Amino acid sequence: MNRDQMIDKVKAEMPERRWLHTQGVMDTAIILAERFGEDPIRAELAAILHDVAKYWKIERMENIIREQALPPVLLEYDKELWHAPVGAWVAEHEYGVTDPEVLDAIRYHTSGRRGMSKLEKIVCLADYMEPGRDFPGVTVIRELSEQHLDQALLAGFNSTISFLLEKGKRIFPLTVEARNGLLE
Ligand code: DGI
Ligand code: FE
Ligand code: FE
Repeated sequence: MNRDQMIDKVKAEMPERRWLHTQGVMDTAIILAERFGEDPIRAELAAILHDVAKYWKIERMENIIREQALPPVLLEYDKELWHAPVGAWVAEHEYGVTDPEVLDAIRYHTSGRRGMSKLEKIVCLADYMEPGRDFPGVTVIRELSEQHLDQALLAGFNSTISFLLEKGKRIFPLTVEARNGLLE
């Protein structure tokens, strides 16, 4: 599937506002890739597909997690986490993406993980700071991203963890590990 076909198919999976977010992530991922020495084509490809499963019904995501043997521990944590590993599966099986690093960038774009690749960091950070994002701390993240990929991403995870603490929600272990890894 070529880029235009992929874009048409992804657009059909989501409401207009989520497609605008996706375009913001695509543009931002390209800029960050050029800034930090990663391949902008692969960064854009991961960005196009990163939220492909975001509007899937809960049961449909749960079925993929169970039937495709994705980590069952996901089912014990917030459903918001599910669209990332499910999206990686969809990217591979419905969009023909074969690049394992692009698939990992989709898979870990929400949770993060310890030892993220540069591509994973770029997609995750682009998701935090694309122009349409507006949350407390996003300005600091954008400023840090001018020079420091790891510090900007750390600020992103800090804001998510603070948000989850405030809401009294569980924190997925990979997010804690991602943050610890960035502090090392
Ligand atoms: O899909 P997006 O809205 O573009 O952004 P995302 O994929 O980063 O999803 C973020 C949501 O996931 C955010 O509302 C917080 C929620 N979430 C719930 N539990 C966790 C979590 N995010 C992380 N990183 N870790 C969690 O444990
Ligand atoms: Fe997402
Ligand atoms: Fe997103």
